[in-house]
Amino acid sequence: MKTVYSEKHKLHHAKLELINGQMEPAVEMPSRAETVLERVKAVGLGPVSGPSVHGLGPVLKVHDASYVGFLEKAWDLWTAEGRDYDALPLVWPVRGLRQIEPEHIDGKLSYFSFDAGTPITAGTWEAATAAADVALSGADELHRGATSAFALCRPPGHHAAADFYGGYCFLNNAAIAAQSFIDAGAGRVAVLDVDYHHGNGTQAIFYDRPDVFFASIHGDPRQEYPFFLGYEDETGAGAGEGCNANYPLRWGSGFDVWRAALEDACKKIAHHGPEVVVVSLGVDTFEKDPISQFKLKSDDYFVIGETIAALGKPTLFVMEGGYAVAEIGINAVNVLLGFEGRR
Ligand code: FKS
Ligand code: ZN
Repeated sequence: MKTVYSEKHKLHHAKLELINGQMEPAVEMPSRAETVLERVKAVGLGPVSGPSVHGLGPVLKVHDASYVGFLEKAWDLWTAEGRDYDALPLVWPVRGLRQIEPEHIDGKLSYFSFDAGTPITAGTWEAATAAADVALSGADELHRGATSAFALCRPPGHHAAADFYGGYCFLNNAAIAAQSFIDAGAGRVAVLDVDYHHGNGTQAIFYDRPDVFFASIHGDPRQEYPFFLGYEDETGAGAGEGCNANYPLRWGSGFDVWRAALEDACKKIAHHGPEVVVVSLGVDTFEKDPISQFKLKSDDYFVIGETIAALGKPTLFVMEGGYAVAEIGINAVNVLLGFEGRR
């Protein structure tokens, strides 16, 4: 399987993140992607290539122009206030407050975000657009007839919705790739999100659409970030009714219950009959992940890949989360090896 990777992810390097009420060293760091790349090379997964530039056209199919324009300008507006450190929002327009984009950067950061754990840095825009290009270039591999490809994206994407960022995500790489398949003529696409956290952005983007099926296995929103989406009763809306499936699992869940959810999700995906499957591949379900509460072991990731392969569909893997940096490469690549039947 071919891997697409861009060095530009290193331009997004938050120093600190707000976590549990304190500024701490950011867990979403460049070494994550580098460790995965090293493992791809160590096992000889296949060739690694850089992305080709696709421009903002495919990004704007998924994200609002006002939001994309904000992301592009945010760092300049922030530094124009005399600030030379990473940008964070501080106040949100919740119930009863007006949804009007403010003029000042402090207001704009709040208007276009949903958490305070996602710093914008000097190189965020360049890194995020490169990650979208990585996902789109992975999709190109499938257009050229490959049965699978690995888009080693960073920063991740699945929490980013049409018009807001958060959860370390700015542009929704998996959604942008899924939309690109639709625009290339695919009638139906499925996005399977196996990251520990609910893919609220991807769900929101496709929620009322019958052409893109979304399934997510994740920490129960009653207990876990992002808290405000990912319940079982979210099954899609309007023409998209029945095209969304959530599997919220309790803290402490092991591979037995996780695997049963995956089997069910795959059954639903097979029933939808997609031409392509996009996998939001997070490995923060790992037992030693520092911010997560599931109990998967490294060998379980082979089984995930094997189960996805049994769908028999062209599959694009898009990297999302995973913070046990020492094992992130082993676990992510185990999924890909399992998919290829190379356990
Ligand atoms: C822990 C607080 C965690 C933010 C968690 C973000 C997770 C991001 C991710 C992605 F794939 F997007 F990277 N706060 N007490 O792993 O879902
Ligand atoms: Zn995650």
